[in-house]
Amino acid sequence: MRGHFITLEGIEGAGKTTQRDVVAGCLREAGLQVIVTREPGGSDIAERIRTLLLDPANVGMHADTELLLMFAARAEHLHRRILPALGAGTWVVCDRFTDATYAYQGGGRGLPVEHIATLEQLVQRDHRPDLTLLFDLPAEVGLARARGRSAPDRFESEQVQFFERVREAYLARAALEPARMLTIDAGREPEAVAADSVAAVRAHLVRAQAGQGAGG
Ligand code: Z5A
Repeated sequence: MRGHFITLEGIEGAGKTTQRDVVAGCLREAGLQVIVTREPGGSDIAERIRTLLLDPANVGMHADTELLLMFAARAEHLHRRILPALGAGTWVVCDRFTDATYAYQGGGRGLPVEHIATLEQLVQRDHRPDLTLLFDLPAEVGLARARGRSAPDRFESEQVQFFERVREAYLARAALEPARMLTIDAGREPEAVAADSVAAVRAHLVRAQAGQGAGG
């Protein structure tokens, strides 16, 4: 059986990294092979592109350059790591994917959605996540959690208004694709958020097994 592709999304400090281990643990408990990865990055060349993208010294990077680098990294990650894993029956849990591009480069930077959709089609063809968990919380709460950990990278240096636009774009995408993209209230205690993550993954597993039984 082909593996499934699960992505985790949300603004800065939403708790994706924390929930990633919860999701991967739940899948492993079900006896599945799992890899955990992230974007931008996840493969050798993509991680080098990530360094360029996050470096605060690149503060003057044009928004189009940023968009193209996101998809350049994604092409590497998808073809070198994600697709081979899925083809081998391994489930992939990824911290951010293309919904982040719609949210950050589309909502945050104001780039046209059609440009993003064109690159998505070019790089991914028909490949899309099977399940996406959107960890939603107010921008100022996420920023308060995230800041103070280390020196801010190029994205973390943005103002709260930028992250509010990113949040709105994420919520708009979730409203468009409710079957794939499930919104979880990430403003609560980690245990309450984890309980919702586990419930969402278990429900997906039931659907996946039913689909397999039906010849899917
Ligand atoms: N980006 C983009 O623009 N376009 C794209 O297409 C893609 C990405 C793919 C990657 O940065 C940047 O790239 C990202 C968007 C951009 N920048 N931003 N902003 P990253 O991977 O380094 O950063 P991140 O994805 O935002 O991760 P993060 O800051 O580490 O946030 P997180 O993973 O969602 O949160 P966390 O590390 O799990 O938790 C943050 C802190 O909060 C930590 O101290 C936790 O212990 C604490 N925490 C977690 N959950 C809770 C709860 N429930 N209550 C209280 N405290 C909590």
